[in-house]
Order: sequence, then structure tokens, then C-alpha cells
Amino acid sequence: METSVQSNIKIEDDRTGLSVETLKRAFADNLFYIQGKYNAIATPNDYYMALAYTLRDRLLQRWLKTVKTYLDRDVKIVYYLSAEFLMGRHLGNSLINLEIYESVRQAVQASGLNLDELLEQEPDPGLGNGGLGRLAACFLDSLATLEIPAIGYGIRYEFGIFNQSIQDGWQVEIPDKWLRFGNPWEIERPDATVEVKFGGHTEVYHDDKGQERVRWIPSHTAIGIPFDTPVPGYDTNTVNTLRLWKAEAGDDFNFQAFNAGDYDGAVSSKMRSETISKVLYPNDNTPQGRQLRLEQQIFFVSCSLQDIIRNHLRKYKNLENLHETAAIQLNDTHPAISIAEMMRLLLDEHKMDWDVAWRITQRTFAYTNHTLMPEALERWTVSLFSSLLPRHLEIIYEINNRFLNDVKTWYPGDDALLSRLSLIEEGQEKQVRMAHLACVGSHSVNGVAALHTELLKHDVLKDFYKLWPEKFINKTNGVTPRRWVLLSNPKLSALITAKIGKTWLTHLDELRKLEAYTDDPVFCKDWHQIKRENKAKLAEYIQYHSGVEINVDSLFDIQVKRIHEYKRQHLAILQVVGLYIKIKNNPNIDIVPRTFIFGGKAAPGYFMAKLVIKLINSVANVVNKDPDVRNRLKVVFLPNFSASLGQLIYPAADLSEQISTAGKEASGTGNMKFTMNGALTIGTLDGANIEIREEVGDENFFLFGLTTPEVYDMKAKGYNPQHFYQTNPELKAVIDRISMGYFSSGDTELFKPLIDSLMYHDDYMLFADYQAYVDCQERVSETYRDQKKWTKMAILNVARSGKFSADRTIKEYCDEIWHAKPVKVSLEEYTQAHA
Ligand code: B1N
Repeated sequence: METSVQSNIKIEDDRTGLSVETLKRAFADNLFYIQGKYNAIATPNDYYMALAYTLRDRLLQRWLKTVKTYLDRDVKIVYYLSAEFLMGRHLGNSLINLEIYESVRQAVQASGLNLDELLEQEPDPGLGNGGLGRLAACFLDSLATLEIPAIGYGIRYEFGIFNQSIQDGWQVEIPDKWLRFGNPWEIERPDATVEVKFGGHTEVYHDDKGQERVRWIPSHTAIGIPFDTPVPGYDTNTVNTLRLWKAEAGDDFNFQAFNAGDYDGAVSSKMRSETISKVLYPNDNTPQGRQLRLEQQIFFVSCSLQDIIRNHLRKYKNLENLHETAAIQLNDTHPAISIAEMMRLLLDEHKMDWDVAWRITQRTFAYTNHTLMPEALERWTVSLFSSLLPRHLEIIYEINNRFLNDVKTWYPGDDALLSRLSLIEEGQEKQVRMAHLACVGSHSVNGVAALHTELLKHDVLKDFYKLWPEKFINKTNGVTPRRWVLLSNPKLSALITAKIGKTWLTHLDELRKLEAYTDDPVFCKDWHQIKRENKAKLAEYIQYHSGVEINVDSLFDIQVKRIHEYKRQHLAILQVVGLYIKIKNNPNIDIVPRTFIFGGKAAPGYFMAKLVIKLINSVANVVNKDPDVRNRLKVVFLPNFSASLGQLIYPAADLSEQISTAGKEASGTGNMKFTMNGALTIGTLDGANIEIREEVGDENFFLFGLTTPEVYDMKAKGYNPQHFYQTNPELKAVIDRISMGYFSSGDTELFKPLIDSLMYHDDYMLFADYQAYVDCQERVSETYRDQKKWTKMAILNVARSGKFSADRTIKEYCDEIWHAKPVKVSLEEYTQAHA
């Protein structure tokens, strides 16, 4: 299993050796010399740390060789700029990608410990909110696996996404102190610190050639300190870098004030700088128009671009070929200020002329859009810009002038077009439109699923599409099968490998070979048994954490994702109430037992989403206790959904809920994880669901609901939710039951905001889709009664999920956007040089 990597290593020393004996000795050594503990006083965390260092040692040799290879050779490097990286736990992933899971398990066991328990000690690094941050992490895994030179750049938040606890049915947020016990996966690089400027004003001056130039005199500065984390590929020597920036006070940290005795003033300016990387904004799909957020963006962008330029100038004499050595991807508009910052660096610091600088910038950057939600498109007021980033505002105005002049020559006299395209939105308060800046400054603009890209082209960004149709391209998202199948679902992975070999892990299309076994009774029985074991494991977790006992043979119907009205968790809960009413009306009704499992965080300031959580828990409270239900229906809200909880949940699902209003979910990636783990999907024609259905076949997918054109149409004609309430007695009964306080001990006020919003607005058209959803769930239940048929459908879902590997996505980005090629990292040379 480990041969290809292992055979390259000639020295079996304690820092690189991979035999069980060596691993065991290294583990004990690290406990003693790094943790400073011996067995009798070591805590589980000490053991975890010792094991993490054992793994890090084994990564370092490959990591440094990878860095050296990129430095020594002419390679194009992909730089992925993202405000979020939801990496998930590192230890398990390193074991998987180095293919030493089994040897390490034995070494740990020989030391009298249990590997699973040590893995659980690792805090889940939650430096992201949801799909966007997790996509960045999957992409880094695929980039390393495909041996593409790449660096991820982001922010080292001291506090990641909050921990969610549920009290009295409500979400309560608890700070995420993930760095409390230290982070063994990162290496601080104080030697590579950079400076970032803020505020102040600009001045015109003439350089030695007599040319007019601009100087920015900032009012204060911060410094960025890089922290590097290794990103190992699977079954390769490539270990790329995730470089995250921590903010500290700049040199201008007020010595004078300090000396003059103004301690408070000095300390408060120091705190202000350190605040920049303090905490992740906990919003998903909604921007927070706060100054600190823009400070975070310019901070990590400026640090990263300066780092990229420094890297480049180590090898080349000037920056004119930057676009040949660097491809910079903007993960949404969060790093879009990059366009202005790169121009500033090239013009002001590297004395380039505008036209040359602009050409290089455009050829270097590419932009990914992740959402169509109009309220999620980032805008910053011009007044904030002029006080925080005066030089960037000047540059943006200049970009805009030149751009709009071009448009005027292409489409003379179309003033409406000009104002729609402008980087500046006029109005009460002038605002900078970050998506426009990203479009103008990039050579490529992509959406994250086929439907989403079409909607970008013909709706949200249609004016830009008219100017530059060739810039627009689709890149359907994907997820890494290493974390999401091999690590999460070891039993299913072993069954698959036993049948078709292990190449599926890097060529996921090979799963197609499983189609040959859908009628093999032994294979199907094993498959079904594994799903049952995975469900039992989740049931045990639920029993332990929520005290709810669930029936392992019930249908596990799961919806885990951020809580958002457009994702329609409340549609699922309305349907649960509908089912409950049916049981109450006829307690002997023959229904397929189901367990509805929900999980996900609500943005702390998003009242309606928090109320949805309260509703789910309130319904759970009544339904789970009602003797009439006789355990045929259970509702569970699992607190604190995270990457690591996902690893437990996806393998245990029978049914995956992907029920967003058509046209609202850009792609979704949880949908792909469920499919790869053998869950069937109930879903709308939205995001990547459409492509999943195309792949697995419509007979293996439970489809319901309005299509995007139908949604637009119905809205245009004046959608009236009350019509559905009045004409559908079942829906009416559901709404009335909630309104009358049945789930809130008679309190008729509690859920009123939610009910009113449905009755009078229903922006996401739950009522319009309600009956179709209920009918579709009925088809799900009927299908589940035939377990053989269900298992066959599940196998076909997995067999046809190959398209959704992030390897496929990354290959497309490399070929069509970045023009980046694999670079082999050889360990041989290194060990010789080293010896
Ligand atoms: O990005 C994912 C997609 O699969 C999801 O459909 C999409 O909703 C998600 C502002 C966002 N879009 N926008 C965000 C996150 C944080 C923030 O502050 C917006 N997340 C998505 C990956 O493509």
C-alpha cells in the first residue's frame, strides 16, 4: 500500500521512518522531548500532540523538497486567495495522504492507546463558514495530489467559526479558541513578515526620470506574519503550502507616545492592528459592511501579493513576466481589492507604466463568483474607501474611467449601460462594486455549477457577458474523495477497493466499474451492512450527545448545511409536521419509520435563521415524546455541525436533502459528499443537483419543485402564498398547528415572525413547492420499503459520482484558466544531497 512513497526513502531515522517500530519510537520521543511529558502524566492531548509532530516530521522532508523544487525550476504557481479555508482536522488527513494510516494505528496501539481517540483530540480548524471555505480546502488537496505548484493564502484567525450549543432550543454561540493548546501543524515564519498601510493621504511627485508618480503617506501600518501549514497530496511527494497571515502592530506602534507616558494610546493602537486577524466573520452568503472586514481583506491581500512579488523577484529580474509565473485566483470578491492593490504595487512601488501594469494584472487574475443572492454582492462605501484606502480609491477611479471610455466607444450613447457597468454605484451613498472590479481586472470569470454560470451570464453579470463573452466559463465544484470517502467511510472504501482496486481514489470515474455489481447479492448485502454500521455509529453519537434514541433501521433523512431561508430547512420541518398530523389523525397508519436529522449554524445576527433552529427543536420536543408516534418518527438537531461532524454524518445518510429554491444555491458541495457515500438525493433543479441527477440518472434521484424559469415567472406574475394556504388543506393544517402554539406550549407569538414571513412574502416559495415536496417524500418512502431496490440505487449513485471529484474540477481550472502544469517532486535527489 505505501510502496510508491515509501520506496523513495532510504534513511529509516526517527523523523522520516515509516515502519511500525520507528513510528512507535518517534511517538514516544516526541511525547518526552516536545510535550515534556512521560506516560504517567500525559493527557490525551499530549498524546495527540506527540503524534501530530510525528506526522509533521514525516511531511517536512517532502514539504521542503517541494519548496526547493519550485524555487529551482521555472514553474507556474497557482495562488489561491481566500478569506476562508475550512481545512478540517489535519492528523487523519495526513495519515490518509501519506498512506500510513494502518502502520500508525498499529504503532499507537502498541503504545497502549487508541488512534480514533487521539484523532478526536484535534480541534477542528474552523477558519471558514461553509461551502466556500471548504471548497478552498478541497482544492488545495487536489492541487497537491495533481502535483500542481500552488500556495493557498488567507488569514490566520485567532477565533474561527463559533461553536454552536443549543440551549432551550435556541442557538448559543461560544468562541472557538482553537489555538489554546498550540497548533502543531503550523510553522511561523517571522523572517518573511510584510507591512500593510492604512489611511492617510497621497501626494504627487516626480521621479528621477521626471515622470509623475504617486506616493501614499499612510496614517498607520500593520505587519503580517506568515504561518505555514503543509498540504500533502495523496500518493505523491508533493506537499504544498497554506500560508495564513497574522496581524500585529507595525513599527509605527507608537514609541513616542509610549515614551511620553501615553501607555493607553500606545496600547490601543497596537490592539487595533492585532484585531485585524482576531475573528472570522460568521456570515455565509451575506456580507457584513463593517470597516474591520475591509481591513481584513486588504490586509491578507496586500501581504499575499507582496509575498508573490518577492517570490517572483527571487528568480526573475523584473515583473514583466509575472503572468507567466503566477496565476492568482480570487475566491469570490473577498480578495477582489487585489486588482487595485496589484496595480498600486506595480505602479507606485515598482514604477511600472499604467498600460503595462494593467495588462499584467488582467492576465494574472481570475475570479470565481459563488453566489447569486443579490444582497451578498459586496459593496463598500466610497467614504470608507477614501479614509481607509485613499490610494486604492484613486486607482479604482482611474480603472473605471478607462473602462467606461472603452464602453462608450463600443456602445455609444448608452448611458444606462454605463451606469449599470460602472465600478461605482451612484445613489444616496456612492459605493464601490467589488464584483465589477473583479470582472474588469480578470481574464476569467467563472460560476461554480452549470446553471449558476448560465444565470451569471444572463442575469447578474449579463452586461459584462455582453462585453466579454469569452471571459465567462463554468467550473462545476467538486470535493476530495480522500477526506470525504476514504477517511470518512473506511468500510465502504475497503469494499470498493476489494472489487475494483484503489485507482478510484485518484481517478474517481473508475467507480463506474461498480455498476457491474449491482445485481451481485453478496456485494449488495455487504453494502447494505456497511451503511447500517455507519448509521449505528451515528445513532450512538446522537444518543450520547442529544439523549435521543433512534432506530437504526429507520430511514436516515439528513439536511446539514448553514441555516438560511433560501436553503429551506423550514420546508423540511413543515413536511415533518404534515407527517406528524397524519399520524395523529390515524395512529395506525402504515408509514416508513424515519429519522430526520438537521445540523448547521445560523449567522449570529440572522434572526429568522435562528428561529428556524428553535422551530426544529420545538417540533422535535413534541414529536419525539408523543406516544402515538411510537418511535416511527424522530427529529434530531445535531449541534455544532462542522467538517469533522460531516465525516460522521455523510456515510450514515440514506437520504440527502437538497431543497433550495431553484436558482438560489450556486452549487452546493454537501450534495456531492452525500452522493459519494451512497445516499439518494431528494432535491430541486438547483446548483449542482442538476448535474448530479444527470450523472446518476433521473430514475435514481428524487426530483421535485419549481424550475428556475418557473420561479422567475411566478414572481413576475405576482406570487401570492396565501393562495396555497387557502387551497391546500394539508398545508393549512400544518401552518395552523404551528401558529396556534402547539409546538410552543401555547405561545402564539414565538413563531409568528416566521409564519408571517411565509404567509405574506414567502420569498423562497416554500408554499408553492410544498405539495410537490410532500408527494416526492411519499415516493421516497415507497422506494425505501424495497431495500434491495434502494441499495441498488445507492450503488449506482456512488458508481456515477466520479464527476464530482475536486480533481476533475482542478484539472479544468489548470487547463482552461491557470495554464498550470504538474511538476514532479523527487525525493531521491534530496536524500542524496541531504546525506
Ligand atoms: O459557495 C459554495 C457553493 O457550493 C454554495 O452554493 C454557495 O452558497 C457558497 C460571503 C459566502 N457563496 N457565497 C458564500 C460565504 C461567506 C461570505 O462571507 C459569501 N458562500 C457561498 C462553494 O462554491
